[in-house]
Amino acid sequence: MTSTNPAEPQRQLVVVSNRLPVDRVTDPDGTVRWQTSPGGLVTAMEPVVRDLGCLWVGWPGNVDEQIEPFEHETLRLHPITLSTEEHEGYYEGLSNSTFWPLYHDLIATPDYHRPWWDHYLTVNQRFADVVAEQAPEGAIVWVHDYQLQLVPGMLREVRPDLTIAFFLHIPFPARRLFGQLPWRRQIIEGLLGADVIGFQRVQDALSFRWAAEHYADAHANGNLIVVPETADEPARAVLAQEFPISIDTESLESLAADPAVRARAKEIREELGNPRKLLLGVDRLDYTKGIRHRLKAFAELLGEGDVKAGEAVMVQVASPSRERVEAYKRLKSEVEGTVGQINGQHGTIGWSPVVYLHRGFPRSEMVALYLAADVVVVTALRDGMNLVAKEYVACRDDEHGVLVLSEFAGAADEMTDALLVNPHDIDGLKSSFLRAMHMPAAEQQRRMSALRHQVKEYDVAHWANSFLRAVNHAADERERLGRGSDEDGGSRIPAPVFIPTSLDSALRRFASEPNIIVACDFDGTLAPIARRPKDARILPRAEEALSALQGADGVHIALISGRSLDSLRATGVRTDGRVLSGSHGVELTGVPASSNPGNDPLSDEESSMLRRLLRRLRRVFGDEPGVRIEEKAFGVAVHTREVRNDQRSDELLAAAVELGSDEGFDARNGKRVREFTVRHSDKGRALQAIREQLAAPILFFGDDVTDEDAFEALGPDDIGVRVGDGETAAAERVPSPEAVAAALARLAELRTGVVIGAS
Ligand code: ADQ
Repeated sequence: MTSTNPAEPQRQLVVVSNRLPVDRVTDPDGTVRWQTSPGGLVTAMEPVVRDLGCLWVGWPGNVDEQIEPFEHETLRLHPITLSTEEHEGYYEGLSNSTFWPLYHDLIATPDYHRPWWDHYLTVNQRFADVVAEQAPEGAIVWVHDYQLQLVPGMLREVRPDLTIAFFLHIPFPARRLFGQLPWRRQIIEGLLGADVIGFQRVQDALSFRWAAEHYADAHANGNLIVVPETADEPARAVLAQEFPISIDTESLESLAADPAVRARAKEIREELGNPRKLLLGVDRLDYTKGIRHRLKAFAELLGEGDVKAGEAVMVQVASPSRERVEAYKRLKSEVEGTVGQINGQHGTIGWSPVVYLHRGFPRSEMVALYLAADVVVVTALRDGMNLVAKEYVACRDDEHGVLVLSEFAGAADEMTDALLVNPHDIDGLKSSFLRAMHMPAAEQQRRMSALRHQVKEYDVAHWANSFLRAVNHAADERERLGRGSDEDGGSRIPAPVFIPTSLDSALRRFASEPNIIVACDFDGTLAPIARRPKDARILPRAEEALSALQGADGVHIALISGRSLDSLRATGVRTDGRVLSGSHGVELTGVPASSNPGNDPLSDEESSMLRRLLRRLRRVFGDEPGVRIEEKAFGVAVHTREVRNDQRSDELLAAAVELGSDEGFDARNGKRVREFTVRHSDKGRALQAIREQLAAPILFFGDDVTDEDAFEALGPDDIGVRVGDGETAAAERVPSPEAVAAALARLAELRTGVVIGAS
């Protein structure tokens, strides 16, 4: 019962979903047994937990029934009991008559009934209580889908030791649609109880981040959502990102290679009268799947003579679904009526244009159908992913067959070599059907080969591993924070970063200026402080954000460091195309600043002053453990970062200042450093020189006392951001270089639309 991948820490796994992954069946001899149930969620999760084993909490499928926990293969199943009223309110009501239509673009009208919400609360609480009681200490709890959106929040309240993950199998609604929900705040807060929230598409993750900012007191930085601190908990980061689900490609391929299955495929075609073309649709009987649209298109093709009698058969497998929900009852009678009409109108004694199968089939029969089909039609009006599209491709080792795929299915993001269709456009759908039926073999092969490549590489193991890797990172991060360790977690997901709302608003305003200057100190700002200055490196996320900004129109990047420019370049930070200011403003490149004191070489007098100071400093401190003397273009710095004892460091720095003053130098104070220069400038003057040349508002990040000169030089249109504690003239403050990286990523996203994650 552990989480995936041998490389990951071994944590126990608990899966929570509305339905248990098994159905109870009674054999003709009266024996009762459990068998794996069909459906998208189980199909995807089954291979993930098959070898791993886990505790799985869910409803077994019958109301008012109390079933003791039991084992099935590698799973330990813990059934949840639902009463008839709860089932009606929580499942048929709020889940399937409110969330389902709302999250699927209002294909049907959602009903908002307050008593349903009460049931939803009660049932979610029951699931959370059982998990809270059963989950081992420190386990990963993976909650699935729209029926259980409150469980993460409820669980976090009572079991803060757990790492909680949530995966939404269906789409997350576009901004304004979600706003209809009377309980939108509660849903967002419930979901934000998770450490990682997975979505099918990028668009879903973006819509959720927007909703989190607007309907809860949360704040999105790229793919991280920062939930502010409460009385009980410090601020935390939640990763909200797309993890497109997939299928067990290998096991389908091996089924498809089974001679018995291949023989069955042949038999199916024969049973259908060996039509020239076999079109196949496989769906739960659901109004989101666009079954009526595809039947309408097919009927028109028959009516207009584009498909001739006996030429083609459309097999529609429609597995029974939610049969007590009104909209589904209506759909069933509509679909069955349409099938009857088509067959009545166009069929002949030996040929039914549509074969409608309203029941579940074993996997091998499904694969035989995929092998038999010339065209698979997926015409969903909205679908989280759609596994059928991927299954068909996985089975077609022969690289024949055509996939017609709705652009409103999540699968369309990845399966761009399918014939993509807008199912609302019936004429377009008809053309695509005809194109698919008459597609030359070479084109079929080209498309199918590309599609197969995709589903082989991105299979369900890839999905589960990447999701669980993110969850394990979150668990590591929680442990690290719990231990109070200060090791660098900057490049991990999710890093605990926080951007204050006031800074976010300032960034929004700043991002919309036509020209902007983004200026950053280096050590302690873009790069975490390293023991030895030569080991300091810019955080990858900060570099990625700066580079994205640099590529945008009207953006100037400036690095404003106390280091000499040589030492700044030696850290490997990107410097091309950037304004560089080194040695506290004395050196300046990238702008033609004639007034800059660093433009003239050292005079003889300056050189000899510097040499004398350097010689004396070396003589006095050269052998002192932990002290490092740095020669700069226009001065010298004495660093004591490696001196173990704070008091000793203070004494050494005081002695250096005295020595410097003997030689006629004033010292500049920094964190565990004193600097002496023969030329005088500061970061404030450097910023002024840059502004004179570039004439644009400035955003400046800095962490040290020497950065205060820069903050003081800023005007009303500029933004100063101090990193870390200490008195400051800056209007904004962030806690760490990781937060600087997050703020830069935010600015890059606002300016360019590119999302720069923390990974
Ligand atoms: P579903 O809406 O159930 O899943 P889908 O992704 O197509 O949709 O998965 C259906 C699964 O059930 C497929 O594996 C299919 O082979 C199987 N199936 C369908 N009819 C069957 C039948 N009659 N007999 C046997 N098997 C049958 C939800 C979301 C989807 C998302 C999945 C996974 O709505 O968008 O892709 O979860 O996240």
